[in-house]
Amino acid sequence: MKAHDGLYIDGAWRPAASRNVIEVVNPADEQVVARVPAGDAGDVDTAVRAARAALPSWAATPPAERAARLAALRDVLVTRKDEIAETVTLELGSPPQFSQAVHAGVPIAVAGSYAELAATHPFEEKVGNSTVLHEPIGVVGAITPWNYPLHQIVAKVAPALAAGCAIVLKPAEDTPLTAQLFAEAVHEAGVPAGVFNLVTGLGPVAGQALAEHPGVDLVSFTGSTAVGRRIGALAGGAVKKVALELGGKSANVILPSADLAKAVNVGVANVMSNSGQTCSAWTRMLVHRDQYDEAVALAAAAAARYGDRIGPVVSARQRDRVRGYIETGVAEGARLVAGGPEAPRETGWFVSPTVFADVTADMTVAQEEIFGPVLTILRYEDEEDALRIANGTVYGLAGAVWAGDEAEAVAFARRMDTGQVDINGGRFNPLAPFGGYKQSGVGRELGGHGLAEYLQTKSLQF
Ligand code: TXE
Repeated sequence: MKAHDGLYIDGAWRPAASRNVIEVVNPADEQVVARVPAGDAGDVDTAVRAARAALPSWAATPPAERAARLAALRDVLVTRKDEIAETVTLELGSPPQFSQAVHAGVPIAVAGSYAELAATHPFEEKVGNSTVLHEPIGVVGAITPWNYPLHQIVAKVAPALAAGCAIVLKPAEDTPLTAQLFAEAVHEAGVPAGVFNLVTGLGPVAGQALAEHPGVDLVSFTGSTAVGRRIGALAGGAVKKVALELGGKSANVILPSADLAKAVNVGVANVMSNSGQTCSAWTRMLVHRDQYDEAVALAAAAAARYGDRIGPVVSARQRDRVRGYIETGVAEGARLVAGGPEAPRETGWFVSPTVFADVTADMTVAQEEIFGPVLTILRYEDEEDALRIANGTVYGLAGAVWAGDEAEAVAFARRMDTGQVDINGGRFNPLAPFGGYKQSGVGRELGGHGLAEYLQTKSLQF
């Protein structure tokens, strides 16, 4: 795919008013691979106006027709799957196989799920003597991060399209090429002009302008807790709906009855995948004290097997952040059993798969989101202690429980303050709601719950 030097607004690629550009860099070799416009507040305003103008007709389009556009979008993504994977690898640095299976595969599944949900969702229901209408909330401002460049976009745009909303997307500055490819796909799928608009740009400029724009009815944001808090405050001040998907520090609780080797190996793979840049990653492994040494040895061996095959992290800034956390872990007394702060390669933003043992719940590396290939292993005394540690952070996005007996794992999972728990490994389900308890966010993505975020309700009383 060739990078566009414009913004996709009102159904066409148009020059940006802003003259600024963003350089897209390949994290594996630090080479500039493309330049795209860095839109400003004026560009955001043009895009929001286009969305507002397109909204009434799209909102009135029968759900079956919206479903047909989503099915067409899914089909275009399937046709262009290799190109999606190559583009994500180019700007995120992820290994090609992972890009194919996850970065391209998951959003295709999600787009497909919304093609079905748009056709079947109860947009109207009878409640006693009333008819309740579920109507599109209006114009959506979507702000997405770089860690799953296409998935994060599709998880917002597909349900918004299904609901009958018009959208302005401001994707992460690190991964704008995937967003451009997505805009091409929306165009090919025959979504009417103005219903979807793309403004590439910087967070504090274009992102901020979108979050503040009075013509935006809902801001849907995924990213850091710091920026999310700011967007939440802005939206609250404007009495505007907001959906926030923020950070995590998820616990992987291995109960004594579990298959220890399996739980540890899957747990390590979970943290290392996408070079640890996953908000739901199980970054805290909780192991009973009697099994602790064995678990640490298994995890260290598993991490060492990855080498630098996990791929780099997205930017020099992230690499420095992650290294800083590794140094803090060492300084606070955690024991390195794999990896460390030294770079495994001279070029590219690589971080070694790193495992810390002897981590206590109060350490920085056990409390803050590192967003790199860094696993912490904590010791617990008994189940109550494990629960206290599991629930003892400001986050509550995901987690896992392993036990010999599924019912035992489920009983523990019910007591966890978190939005999603994988039982004995779990499997991705594009229809299951995803989102945070506590400071991990507000609202849910995926499935019918994700669609409901983009709707508002009206009661007709008879
Ligand atoms: O996130 P930012 P960054 C976490 C993770 C990571 C840290 C920093 O811990 O290490 O955040 O990553 C836009 N107004 N997550 O700095 O800045 C920005 O342009 C409006 C968790 O990349 O939050 C991008 O599109 N928008 C996470 C998006 O916000 C603004 C995924 C996310 O960037 C803005 C990514 C502003 N003032 C990072 N400032 C997850 N939950 O999956 C920035 N943006």
